[in-house]
Formats: sequence, structure tokens, C-alpha cells
Amino acid sequence: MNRRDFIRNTGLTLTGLLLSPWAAYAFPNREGETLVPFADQPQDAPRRGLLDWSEFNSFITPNNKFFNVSHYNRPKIDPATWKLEISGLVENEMTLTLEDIKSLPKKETNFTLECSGNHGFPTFTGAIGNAKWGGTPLAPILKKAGIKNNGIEVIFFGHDSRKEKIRDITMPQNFARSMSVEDATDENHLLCYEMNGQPLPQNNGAPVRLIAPGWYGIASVKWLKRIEVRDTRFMGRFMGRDYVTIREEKRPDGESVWMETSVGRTKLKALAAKVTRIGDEYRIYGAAWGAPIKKVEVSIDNGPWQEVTIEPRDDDEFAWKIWHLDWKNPTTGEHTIVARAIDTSGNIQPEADSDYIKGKHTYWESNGQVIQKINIE
Ligand SMILES: Nc1nc2c(c(=O)[nH]1)N[C@H]1C(S)=C(S)[C@@H](COP(=O)(O)O)O[C@H]1N2
Ligand SMILES: [Mo]
Repeated sequence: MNRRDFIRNTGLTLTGLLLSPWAAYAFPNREGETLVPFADQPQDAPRRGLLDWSEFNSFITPNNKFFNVSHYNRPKIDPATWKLEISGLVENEMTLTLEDIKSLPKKETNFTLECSGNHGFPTFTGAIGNAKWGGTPLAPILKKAGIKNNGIEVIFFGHDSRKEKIRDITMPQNFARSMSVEDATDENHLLCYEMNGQPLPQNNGAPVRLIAPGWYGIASVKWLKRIEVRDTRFMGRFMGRDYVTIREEKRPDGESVWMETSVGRTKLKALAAKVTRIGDEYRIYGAAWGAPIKKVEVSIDNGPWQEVTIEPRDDDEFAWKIWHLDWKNPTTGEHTIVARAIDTSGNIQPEADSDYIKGKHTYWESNGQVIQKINIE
């Protein structure tokens, strides 16, 4: 396949705009612009189910383009008989049906869900999407259940299960993740049954999943079965063994400490998603997320950091910001493009070769700056 075949028209035609239900979320593309592909993208990589950044043109990721990550099976649950148990160290144990949950106050949150493994290895760069998640807040339900004073941990169990082995013990396990009582009672968590105005799809956790805005994807437990309060820390596979980030940290005295931590809240990150052109007018589009974004900067060929234009959308605390930068008259030949996000506290997204990123020996939480190569002909 020659290069030209990769240069696809990404401009939305007027008919496309009128027919597309996502048109309201499309960000301003330039009529007639064509894609200039990055040079080192894995063209034949197994992209199935992952976001294709070269087609990035909408604030909302449509349900049929949203990535999926499932570690066990993908249970098919009858919504009519499904029940959610809330039990353990609570004053009032509860069993909620889907009808019960739908009859509670509804809240919708735009939240960019990123798998913490995203960008952990070269062919896994599209495990991210942004959706309008609809459901009811979890906090009032936990309040009604009444967490007892000795309850310190809230465990979210999914219906999906598989055999797990530790040493010589093999046991059936359900997918499960936990949070401290303080984290679990955050007012932003949703018991979610809708995705972009449609019933939550099976692969995304139907009939009800947790949506934990501000947390990596692993926290948003799908196919919810039971929420259980306990008086000890939970150390299931996805808390204590898998999704454990191992970082080699240098102490001031030079001692190296290998720190093992459970994947939790999202981290500051930006990415140049695609480059387009109309004649010699080049434009870089991208996204930034993971923390409250103050600004995004781009460096071309290791040149000075240039501030980009961010699409105004200040009502969405947990959604990615869309940005662009015009690139005037690039010379022919190979160029590098790097974007970095800066949050409202002034933190800068770490460089790919920083100690912070290089000292990380596992692939989760890879929020280093992404260097893109591009050939201008
Ligand atoms: N029950 C259950 N919930 C789960 C998972 C899973 O395997 N089982 N995977 C988690 C991970 S690692 C991610 S990244 C997100 C992915 O959500 P999505 O499939 O809706 O994109 O779901 C999380 N919730
Ligand atoms: Mo994930």
C-alpha cells in the first residue's frame, strides 16, 4: 500500500454533518483537509476495538467505536432479573433492581475513560474514549445503606469470573476492585446504565457498571453484582497483584526504592492525535486529559514550546480537552511533534525519558510525552 492511500479525506461534508448524530460534538475540522499520517504508526497493528486517532474528529466517542477491555468473560445479563446487592458492614442491606436504580435522580457526566495500559506498549495507543455516561450517583445510595463505623473498604464485584491461582491454590474469582470509604463516597461516581444516551452496551458492562470519573478505567467495574463494605483492605488480583505499578524511585541519599502501588487516579496527559493539511496549511489536532488542564504546548523538531488553542468547554471537569495548532510552512523531510499538558496546579506532563517515566518498570500509567514522527513531502 503506498503512502497516498493513507492520505484520506477527513473533512466532513455538509450531508455528513446533517446525518451524523455526533455532529453536535464534532470539533471544527477544516472543509477539505486531508490527513497526513504519522510516519511510525503501526499500520497493521491489532487495532480492533481501539480508538483510531487518525479519525479523531469528535468530542464524544460513538459507542460502536469505543474500546473494550475485559479480563474475564463478558457476561450477558438479563436486565429484568438483574439485582445489585449492597451488603457487608452497612446498617441497611439493600437489593436494587434496574427499575429501582432508574427511578433515582439521573445524572450525566462526560468522562474520558482511559485504560491505564494505554501507551504502555507501541501497539496499544487507542484504549481511550470519551462518553456521556448516564446513571444515578452512588454516594446517596451508600449513605442510605449506612456504612458502619468499622467499615473502611468498599468492594465492587462484577459478574464476570475466572479461575485464579496463587501458589498452589486455585479458586474461582469474580472481577473486583475496591476503594476506601472516602474514595467510594465521592459525589461523582455513578451507577451507570446509559452511554451516550443509549442503553449501556453489553461489552461496556450492561445493565449497570460503576463509572468513577477521575480514575483509570480499571476502577469502573462493569457488570456490577455486589457492593460490599468490609473492615480490612481488599487485595484481589486487580488491586494487589495485577494493575500494580512498579516504579524505581531514587531517594535523596541515592538509595533506590522499588515502589509498588495500585493503579488509581488518572494522570496528566496530552497527545498529538493527527495532522491534516489544505495545500501548505498544516494543522495539528490533539487531546489532553487526566487532570484539570490549564494549557497544552507543542514542540516541533525540539523547538520552543508553542501554546495551542483549546476548544472552550469548561463544564466538563472529567472529559478530554480538544486542541489544535496551526503549523506554518513546514519544510519537506522528517519532523518530530511532541505535545505536553500542563494542569491548573502548574504540573507538567513528564518527558518520555524522565526518571519518573524511565524508572517505571510496568506498563500501566504511561503518561509520558508521546513523540510523533511525520514526513512532509
Ligand atoms: N467487571 C469488569 N469490569 C471492568 C473490567 C473487567 O475486566 N471486568 N476491565 C476494566 C478495565 S481494565 C478497563 S480499562 C475498563 C474498560 O471499560 P470499557 O470496556 O467499557 O471500555 O473496564 C474496567 N472494568
Ligand atoms: Mo484497563
